[in-house]
Amino acid sequence: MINSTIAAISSGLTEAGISVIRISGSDAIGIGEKVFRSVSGKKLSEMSGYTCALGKVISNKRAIDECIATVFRAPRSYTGEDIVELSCHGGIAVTRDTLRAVLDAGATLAQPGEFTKRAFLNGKMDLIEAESVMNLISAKSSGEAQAALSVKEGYISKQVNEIKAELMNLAAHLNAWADYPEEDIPAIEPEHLKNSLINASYQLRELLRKYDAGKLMNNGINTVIVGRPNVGKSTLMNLLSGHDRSIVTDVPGTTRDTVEEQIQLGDFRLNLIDTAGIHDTDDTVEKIGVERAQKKLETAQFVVFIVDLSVPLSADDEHIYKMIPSDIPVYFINNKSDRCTGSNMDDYDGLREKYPDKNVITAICTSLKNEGDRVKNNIEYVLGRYFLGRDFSYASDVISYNERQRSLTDKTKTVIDEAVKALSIWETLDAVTVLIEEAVGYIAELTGENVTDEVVDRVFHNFCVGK
Ligand SMILES: Nc1nc2c(ncn2[C@@H]2O[C@H](COP(=O)(O)OP(=O)(O)OP(=O)(O)O)[C@@H](O)[C@H]2O)c(=O)[nH]1
Ligand SMILES: [Mg+2]
Repeated sequence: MINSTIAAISSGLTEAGISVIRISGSDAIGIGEKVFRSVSGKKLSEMSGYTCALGKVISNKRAIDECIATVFRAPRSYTGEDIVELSCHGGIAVTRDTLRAVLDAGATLAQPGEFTKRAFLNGKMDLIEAESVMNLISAKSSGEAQAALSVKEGYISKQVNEIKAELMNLAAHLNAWADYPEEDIPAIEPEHLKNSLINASYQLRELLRKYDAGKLMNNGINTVIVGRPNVGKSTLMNLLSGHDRSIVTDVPGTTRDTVEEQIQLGDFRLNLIDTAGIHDTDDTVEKIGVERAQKKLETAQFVVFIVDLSVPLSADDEHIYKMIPSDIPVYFINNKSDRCTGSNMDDYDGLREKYPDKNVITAICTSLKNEGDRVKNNIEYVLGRYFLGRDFSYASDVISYNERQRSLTDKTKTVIDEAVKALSIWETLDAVTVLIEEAVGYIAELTGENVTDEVVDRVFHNFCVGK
């Protein structure tokens, strides 16, 4: 029912300075005129696109608010249809009454994401760009928002469309060559074909890498702080979270359960977990805390392991260190250097040497008490280097994504890799052509060029009303 005219509150129903009721569809201007009287007497139908007028919202012949009406004319609007936006005072009652008046005048209440769905169906944006609108709205950090915006502006679409064009050229050439042998069409150079496919695969791999960096940053890195009692775990937790999240005392066993908090550290979101000091204990409550700490290590993506340099290495230190899964990156803190005479350092160094399977990405000797900020900055730096690579820059190396996009990008890359393999083992060119065409199909699904109504409905179902 693309012809119906829809309306919704686009600004959210909460007390605010202004709220916006958006009307879109072929009768948007007609409906707008039924509820809006301009001060100047000019009618909405006399206004050109991208102009506005001051006036009143009228319901049952009574003014219910003052507002500004903005007119957008098809196809130069967000949805590609005529749009009227009424910016009224942002009171909850006023906003609801204005929407009610618009619905009474003949508009249908918009479904979640229906404005953007229409923009997609009217060719104003492809499906990847449409999906990025929701990512932009739900972004929790400036980096996330930036990543979503670059996708909205066509960062992925441009690249995959270029790959698709190249693949279509190759497929067309291969088909023509196979179908019309009498036409003297030159055979494609196998090396050229192979190089083009390898190049496409490389570009898709880069996209996948950027998707994964985006996911890591948006979902947060499970970061677990472990060490035996009293080494300074909670001190670090509080330092990173910027407030007194965990209780810090000089009594060993202060933290008896895991304490969790999501924090933003520069570009990274960390799902930070402070744990009970792991050691052999008979105390029932402490024991449960210790078990929980051990469990958290199983889902960790990043571990901060802390030891206390002011006391000798103990069996507990070694036991905990052994427990850390070997593939997980470890940030090793030799803490309390302010109280250290230097005599214990060799033992702690020895611990690292004894377990070379551990993935220690940095080991520092510090005092969390005196050099907290330095440690905080260093952790951020090390995370950037480890997870995102040396030359990482947020603006160009992260893209906001969803699973649908990632999965189709991955499928495209997989069939292209199969095509390269087929060429290497001298499979027939027919087989290669079929794989190239399959890859083209996946890209068309990715951009929404060739997609079922069911998929489109599913995509927009997750949107908010009014967008
Ligand atoms: N001298 C010195 N003391 C520190 C340093 N870092 C932490 N502390 C102190 O060490 C004691 C224990 O710190 P916490 O952060 O509670 O240690 P924890 O590892 O969380 O201890 P549990 O919760 O018992 O496992 C507190 O008195 C801190 O103030 C440091 O760099 N130097
Ligand atoms: Mg603690």
